[in-house]
Amino acid sequence: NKFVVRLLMLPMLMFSHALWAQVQSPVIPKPQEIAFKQTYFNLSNGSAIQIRHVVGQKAAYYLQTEILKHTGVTLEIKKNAVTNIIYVQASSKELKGNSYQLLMSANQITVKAADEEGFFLGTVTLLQLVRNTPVIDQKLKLACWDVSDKPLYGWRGFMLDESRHFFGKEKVKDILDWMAFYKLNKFHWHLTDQPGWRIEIRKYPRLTLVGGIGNYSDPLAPAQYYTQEDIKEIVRYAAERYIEVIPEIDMPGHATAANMAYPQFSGGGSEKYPEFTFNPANDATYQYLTDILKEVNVLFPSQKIHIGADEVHFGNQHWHKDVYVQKLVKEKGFKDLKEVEHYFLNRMADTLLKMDNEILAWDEVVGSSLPIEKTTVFWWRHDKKDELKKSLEKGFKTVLCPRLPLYFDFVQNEKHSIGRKWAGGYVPIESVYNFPTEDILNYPNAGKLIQGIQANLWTEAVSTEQHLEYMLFPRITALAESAWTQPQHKDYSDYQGRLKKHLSIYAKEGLYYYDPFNPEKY
Ligand code: TNX
Repeated sequence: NKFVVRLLMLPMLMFSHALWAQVQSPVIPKPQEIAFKQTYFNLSNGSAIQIRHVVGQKAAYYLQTEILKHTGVTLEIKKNAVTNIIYVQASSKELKGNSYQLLMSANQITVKAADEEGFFLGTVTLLQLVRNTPVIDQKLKLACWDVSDKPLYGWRGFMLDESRHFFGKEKVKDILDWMAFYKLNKFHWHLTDQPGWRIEIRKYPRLTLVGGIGNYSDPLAPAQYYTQEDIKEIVRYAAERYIEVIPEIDMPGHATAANMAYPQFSGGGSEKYPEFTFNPANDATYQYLTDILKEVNVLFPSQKIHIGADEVHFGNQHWHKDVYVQKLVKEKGFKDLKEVEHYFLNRMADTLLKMDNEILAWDEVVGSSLPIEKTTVFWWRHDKKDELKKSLEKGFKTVLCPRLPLYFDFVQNEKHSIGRKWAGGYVPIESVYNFPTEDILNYPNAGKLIQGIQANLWTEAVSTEQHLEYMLFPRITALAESAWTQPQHKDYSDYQGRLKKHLSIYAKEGLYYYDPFNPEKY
């Protein structure tokens, strides 16, 4: 009899092992190592957190707050508890930088890391497990995993354009929450452009009072902008989530809103776009822009300012009307307007360097003489791979954000009408997932100089919160995995399985997202 029972148990055991093997981790981005422990941890109001190292304190409070917010479970922070506990514990020396470990068993969960950010990233992984588990009567049966993880890139960015359309503090905080959930850590904030200037500058109040009027859809919309207090609030909110906020003050082009407010600093523009540029030939322009950047520097602790420098369009030398520029060209012996552009950039670089800030700019600056060590180039013109090569050859730190596939204002499905297309090209989620391609990673100096990747959401074609969500979700998950996960661990079909679970979270949260598995839905 015993023999028969044993004989029967064998296939049963094998079958249950097959079942275990099928449990798929829901974590996005995919960790370096993650293994199912074949057991469960019961998380409930009876569970507690114990902070075993002060470096993990902030992460522990974040975990406590987020668990309450998403599950209703109130975890206490306790000095002594032995079972049913989440330990936040300093690691032995093997964990460096932002790496972390998450070790789970039936009666304890341990997050280990060496620094604050590592603890934060480890608790975010735990939160992803929590938010993928059903909550029944304030109780969760959490599948246990052992995770050992670290990021591929230090720059995991997202850019939002709030000049073309303004979304406001609450929406930005919401985006920061999602960025944190996906371990994205750089928020590039495009605050100035043609339609509107969105950041209060005390010395020049008309920048927002006049320059803040209008947006891409309605040139007469009442002024919308962030006060300096708002900015500080957002920067703090981001910092609690280990996200660095980098402001962009676009110059010398894309300056129309500022030039409406202070026309005395406008100039050098072309016939087609006369008010598009700051006047590079007027000394007062440099003082004015320096004053602006000084206030910006006070508001953002990142010690980095993005000064745009894209699509400059100074007037064509042969027919532009600006006498100041003609005079400057003559005086300095400049051969063409590119030299005027570089002259402008060097003067603004001086301002930034004096404030100990790094210079960030779009890839049009690759040909300039900006200081190599202090400049980061944002490669956006996917059709100009030579510019990327040149950036790396010259030794510039480089962030990859090519229009295809990292402009999230582009439609994700050919049939979509909200958003843009580029010469028939669009940005399906697979293309985001498959970036960066191998050719790019093999460019000389790529390994050393590529800081990471970033998606840019320009908003000429995005005017409502719903549209913004539709462009961002779920492509943000593919962005995160491409920025975080080692290429050899990426696997599109495995990712799709995890993605499905995240779509359920979006549905629960009421996000207006695109469902790539059900493309006819909207
Ligand atoms: C180009 S990207 C721009 C933006 C536009 C975007 C639209 C870049 C540096 N300049 O000003 O919003 O295309 O896709």
